[in-house]
Formats: sequence, structure tokens, C-alpha cells
Amino acid sequence: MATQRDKSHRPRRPAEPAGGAAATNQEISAVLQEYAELLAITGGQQFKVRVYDKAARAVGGCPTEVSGLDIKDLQAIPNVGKSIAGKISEYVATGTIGALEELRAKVPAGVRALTEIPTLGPKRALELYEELRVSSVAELEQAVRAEELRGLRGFGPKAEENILHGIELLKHAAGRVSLDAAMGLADRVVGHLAALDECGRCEYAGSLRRMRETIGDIDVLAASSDAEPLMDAFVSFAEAPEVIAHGPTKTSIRTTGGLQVDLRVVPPDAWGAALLYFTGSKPHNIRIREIAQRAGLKLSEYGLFDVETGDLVVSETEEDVYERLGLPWIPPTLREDRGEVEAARRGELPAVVTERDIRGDLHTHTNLTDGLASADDMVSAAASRGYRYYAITDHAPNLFMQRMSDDKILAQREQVRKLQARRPRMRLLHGTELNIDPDGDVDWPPEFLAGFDLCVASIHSHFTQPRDQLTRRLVRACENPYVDIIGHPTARLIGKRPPIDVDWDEVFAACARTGTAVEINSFPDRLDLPDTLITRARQRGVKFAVDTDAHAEVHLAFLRYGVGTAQRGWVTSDDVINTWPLKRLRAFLRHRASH
Ligand code: DGT
Ligand code: CA
Ligand code: CA
Ligand code: ZN
Repeated sequence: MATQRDKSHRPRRPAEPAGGAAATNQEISAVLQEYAELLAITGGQQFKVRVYDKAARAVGGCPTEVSGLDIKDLQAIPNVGKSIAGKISEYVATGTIGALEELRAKVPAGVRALTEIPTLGPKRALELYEELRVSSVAELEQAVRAEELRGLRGFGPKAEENILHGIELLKHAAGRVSLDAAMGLADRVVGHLAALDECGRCEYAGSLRRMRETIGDIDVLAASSDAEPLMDAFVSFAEAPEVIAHGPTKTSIRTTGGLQVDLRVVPPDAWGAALLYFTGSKPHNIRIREIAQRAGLKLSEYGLFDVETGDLVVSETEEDVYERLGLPWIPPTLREDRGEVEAARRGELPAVVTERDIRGDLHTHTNLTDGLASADDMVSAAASRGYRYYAITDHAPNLFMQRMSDDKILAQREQVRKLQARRPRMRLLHGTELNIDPDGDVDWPPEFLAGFDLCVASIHSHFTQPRDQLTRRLVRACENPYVDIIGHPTARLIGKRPPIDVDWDEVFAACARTGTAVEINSFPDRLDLPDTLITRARQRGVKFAVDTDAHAEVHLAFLRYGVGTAQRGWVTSDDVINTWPLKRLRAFLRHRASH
């Protein structure tokens, strides 16, 4: 998935690939996506725009490193023909694409600035640019507020509201990137440093370790008695052409993607206190510093000290520090000062769900609809993760562009049976992702729904209905005895589409009453439910399904983000239906249909 960073900071590779680093799939995908958008603005043919768009998604979901493929193998990627394959290899070799540069030159910078607004398509951006002569987001905001759009054809009050909302989203997301973009980079940096002889422990800290939904900058911490080689290796990190600061204990770089990474090197015996400090959050740190103070101690990134003697008390591990303060170790995902310190003190910290607890994925797609891989390949990938069960839930017919039919889904059911015969250790479930229509109805009648092992139901359209209608819509979906899980409940796309406006307490009450699970969707641009709503649902006794909504094999690994989000909502494994043994899960699913 693309990052939330605005596109003006989008990865721009220099003509010479920096330090010979191979382009990542994510980066190539972003370049193809940009090409599609520029084509759309410059009046390129619709079908061509769509092909580039699909190719961008296919590259993003490709299980192998695209930069290592030759022209022939590139064309095996869905929607990548000869011409796109040529562009990809041009990009890998030179760091740019001639045709892309031409398109970039054609589009006025002002229009590109306006398309940063997530709710404004390229066509409308161009119209506004030409009609109003506005060429920046700020100018457009001013024009909307001065009611200058009122005279334009096709821009009613609803459009004004949409634009202003998009500008809000943009401001909110500015400078932050998705969890996945940050995690990929952090893993590479940590791998790069950990390979050095001088490097002891090395971990990322900050908001990334706490799994916040977006990341401002990456904080990497390393333990070493000899910091210099680490700092030197860090500044020569291939993806970082810009060094912001280079010092003996802290060095900061900015990557080609525009993301800042801070490295701090601490002596090995200060590791625990430093990791605790730089993991944050700041409010959490403040709370535990207060506890230290009351005990006559002083806590800093260097350790826990006795105030009177100035002696170091402990600091080697986080556990040491917490323990000396009378606390159990608190998982990083809980460190937001949302009551975790009090709970820890009382010995009431939740045993939050972990990735290891998850026994299967209950929301996944295949290339029968908009997935990129076959059922066979998805099932193999699931099996290699050690899952005990796995559900295939392709889109149902009312999402028209997916062209699902009764025949196709029944044929898939047969195919799943055959795959099952070859997989005695993993139970395959045949399901579907239904569309909750504006009235709360779903695609198929009860008789047909009864044939599925499970049904996820999600909102994919009419996101801006009034609050009471959206609420009723979700409640009705819960009341459908065949709906087992509400998929990506708020329908938000982080930085792109706001969450729907719903009375969540009413919906969660309906979920609890009807035994409908709520999804925690792991896709990095969804993370839906968000952590604060998870807490509210949990307090009402709602059960959760932590799913990936995978559209490619690689997406199955997004699970870590869903689990992290669940942890941020203090969810335990008992709260999550896909940690349960198959028998208990089946009973939960059956119970629904017997209502
Ligand atoms: P971000 O980067 O905006 O996504 O969020 P964080 O939490 O990673 O924030 P960042 O990078 O500014 O700082 C990393 C951690 O360092 C932060 O979570 C807590 C710690 N920290 C930074 N400045 C302070 C401070 O002034 N006081 C305390 N107690 N902790 C701080
Ligand atoms: Ca940070
Ligand atoms: Ca930082
Ligand atoms: Zn969906």
C-alpha cells in the first residue's frame, strides 16, 4: 500500500540508484501508481489508466522481488504486459522512467498539488485549477471558504464539504507514513546494523514499537560500547542520501522516501532504560517517572538511579526497570497512558493476544475476484504459516466490478473441497465477503447463504448516509443470522477516506446480542476497527476476528499489524474467535445460523 505521506515527498529515486540499493516492490508500485494518476489527468485512455493501476497493485502484492526479474518474468505478473515490463526494468536500471518524466512535465505543479487532497480526483483538480486559478491546497481552501465554487458547474455544497474534509485528512496525515512502510524500512535498518560485529542488541522503538497506526519517524536503538562503526554504517545506509545529524550518540538520516530515521547508540548496560525511554509514549514515560520519584529514584534514558547516592540501580533490561518500580513488564502496544500503569500496579494487565495465538485467517481473497493469487497458492501460503484453519471469502455479486456469480462461487466451493483433500492438517472454510447494501440487506437469500461455512459482511458503498441510517444498516447486518463477522467496520482508509459516522455503542450492543464478531482488519491502510473503538466494543463483550483481508500471499504477513492494533485495544486471545480451536470456532459459526 502507498504511504500516507503526501505525494510531493513520494519516493523520487536519483538518476543513479543510491548506493546500488535495489528498488523495492513498494517503490515500483508507487511509481506505476503515479503514472496511472498522471495518465488520468492528462486525458489518457481510461482502460490504460486502469491497467497501470492494476499493475501497480499486482507489483505491490508480488511475493518475489520484482527488481530481480527479467522482462519475460515480469510479464508473468498479472496486468504487466510488455510495455509495463519495459518501464519497470527501465526504472530498476536507471532510477526513473522517461515516459513518466514526460507526463510529469505536462502536468502543472498546481494541479499536482491539488490532487494531494484525497477526496479530489485528477479531473476535478484540473477543472478547479483552470476555472479558479488556484494552484495550492491553501488557495483552494480559501476559495471554498469564500464560496467561489458556488458559480461552478458540478460543484454543489456536497462537493465543497468533501473538499474541505479532504483537506482536513491531508493536514492530519501530513508527514506521517503507514505502519507497513515504516516497518519495512525499520527492518532493513535494524538488519543492516545488527550484522555488524560491534553491534549488540538492536531494535526499533518509538511509535513503531507501539504499533501506532501511522508513524512520524523511526527510532532505532542499538547497544554497543563502540558507537562509531554503527554511526558510520548508518550514514552510509543505501536508502539514505541525506544525513540530518551525525553525532557520537545520535545520528539522523532522511531516506529517499522522505522518512526520518534516528539512531541512538547506548552502552550495553543502559539498554533497558534507553529502550523504555525511546519507546514512549511520552505520557507513559511521565507516569512511570512519577512512580520512580515517589520511591526516591530518578528514571532517565541512562538508567534508574538512587536520588540520594546518585548510584545506578538498574537499567539492563526493561523488565529490570519495571520490576524495581513495582510493576510487571508492560507490552509496548499498551504504553499510551490509557490506564495501563494503574492496571499493572493492581496486577490487572490484560494478557493481550499475540501473533502466535492466531490459528487461522477468516477474511481472504483469491483471483476469482480482486485477489492476485489463486486459491491454491493462497492456501499453500496459509499452510506454510502453520494455520489450523483458513477461510476463503471472495466478494459477493453486488460489488459489480468483481463479476461474481452463483455458478462461480459454487465452482470455487468444489475447488476448495479438492484442495481440502490434499491438506489434512488445515481445515479450509468456504466463505464470502457480502456487501451490506444501503438498507442493511446482503447479496444472497438465506437458502444460499446457508451453504457457506462463514460470511463476512462489509460496507463498500454509500459511506455518507446519515448517522441513523448507517447505524440501522449495520445493526440489520448483525441481525442477519448468516452474518458471522462485520468486515472493516468503519470502512476508513487511513489518510484517504474518513470512518463512517455511526452510533457505535448501538452497533456493538447488537454485535454482542446477536453473537456477531467484529473484524480487526490488518491491512495497513485500514486497521479497522481502530484501537479506541476496539476498547469500546470489548467493554460491551463483543468478540473479534483479527483478519488480513489478504489479496495476495504477501498480505498474510500483515497479520502483525492487526494483532498490534488488537493489543492497543487490550484484546485478549479469548476475545478473538480465530485464536480458538476449530471446534469452538465452528460452534460459534453454527450458533449464528441457528438463531
Ligand atoms: P512519532 O514519531 O510521531 O510517530 O511518535 P514517537 O512516539 O515515536 O515520538 P518521537 O519519535 O518524537 O520520540 C520517540 C520516543 O522518545 C517517544 O515515544 C518518547 C521518547 N521521548 C521523546 N521526547 C521525549 C520527552 O521530551 N520526554 C519523554 N519523557 N520522552 C520523550
Ligand atoms: Ca518516532
Ligand atoms: Ca524520533
Ligand atoms: Zn471488503
